[in-house]
Amino acid sequence: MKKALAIALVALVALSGVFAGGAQESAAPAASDNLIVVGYAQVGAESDWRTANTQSFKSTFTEANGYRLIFDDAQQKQENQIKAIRSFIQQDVDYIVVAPVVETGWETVLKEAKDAGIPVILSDRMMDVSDPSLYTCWVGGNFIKEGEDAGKWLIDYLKKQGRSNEKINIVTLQGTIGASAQIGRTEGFGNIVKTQPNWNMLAMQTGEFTQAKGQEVMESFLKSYPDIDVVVAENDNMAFGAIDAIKAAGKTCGPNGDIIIISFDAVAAAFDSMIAGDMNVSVECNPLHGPRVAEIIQKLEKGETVDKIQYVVEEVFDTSMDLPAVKATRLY
Ligand code: GZL
Repeated sequence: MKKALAIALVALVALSGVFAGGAQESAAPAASDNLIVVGYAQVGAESDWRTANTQSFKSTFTEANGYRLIFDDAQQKQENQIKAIRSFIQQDVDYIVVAPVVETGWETVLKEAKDAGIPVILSDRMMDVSDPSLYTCWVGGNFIKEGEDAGKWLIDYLKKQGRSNEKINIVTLQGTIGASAQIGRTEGFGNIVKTQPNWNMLAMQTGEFTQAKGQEVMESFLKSYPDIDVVVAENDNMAFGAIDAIKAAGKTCGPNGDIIIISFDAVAAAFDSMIAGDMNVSVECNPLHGPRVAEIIQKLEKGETVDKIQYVVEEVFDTSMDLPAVKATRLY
């Protein structure tokens, strides 16, 4: 009954074109199919990482695999995600999956989902709520570890260059302020900065995880600070923007340049940038959460319990590696 009602509602919403948050996608279902209906409130389409994450969900939650996916792109606006979640509740989906754009402001709508008896699974970023029972579980990257791994990489890299005691000036392009990836990466890298008295964090500013904003902020950093040694970009797209700004300013970057580029995500284009000699290192944040979330749903369907916190496997990739060979093995 629940699925049939949801399918009918999905058809009504789809046919009426009444969108919930940003842009909602769902094929009009056949009334007879017995599919698990999953509503996914995605952050937006701000980065290569996000594109890979969306593709992972769309290729996992297919009819052939037994699912009806209702996908909503919130265009990086929390109010759109909240509208999408309410729309999923109205459509009485079987599961709600959310990649929350920021950590706070979710209690009310999560209580509405709980009251409706719809499990909420968090993917990618975390929610900061007083009652953890408001969500079933979370799958994502260990952002503090990613930040610390980036800092440890820099210690090792500077040591190999004989620069362990040199004054090192650093700027950081932060992600969307309040997003788990921004909070964790900033905290993690900061944990390592505290151990290095010769490192000097000149400035940190958000580039909103986008290439355009990353370039704009880097341009301002270059005007303010003539002696930058390291750029920490909290995702690859901001790193690409920073690289463009550095080159436009007549400076150089990468393993053979003046400025060291440290990035996060390790998407395919980051491998291209490292191979081209522009970027030094990218700390992986695996976006392929679709299969992991499907595995969780299958367990829940069988009445099994699932772990509350589930980290994905992540590595660090730099120019010391055979990057063309490594890139050939990767799925995103
Ligand atoms: C990380 C994810 C971040 C990526 C960015 O899990 O939340 O959001 O690092 C993306 O590329 O925009």
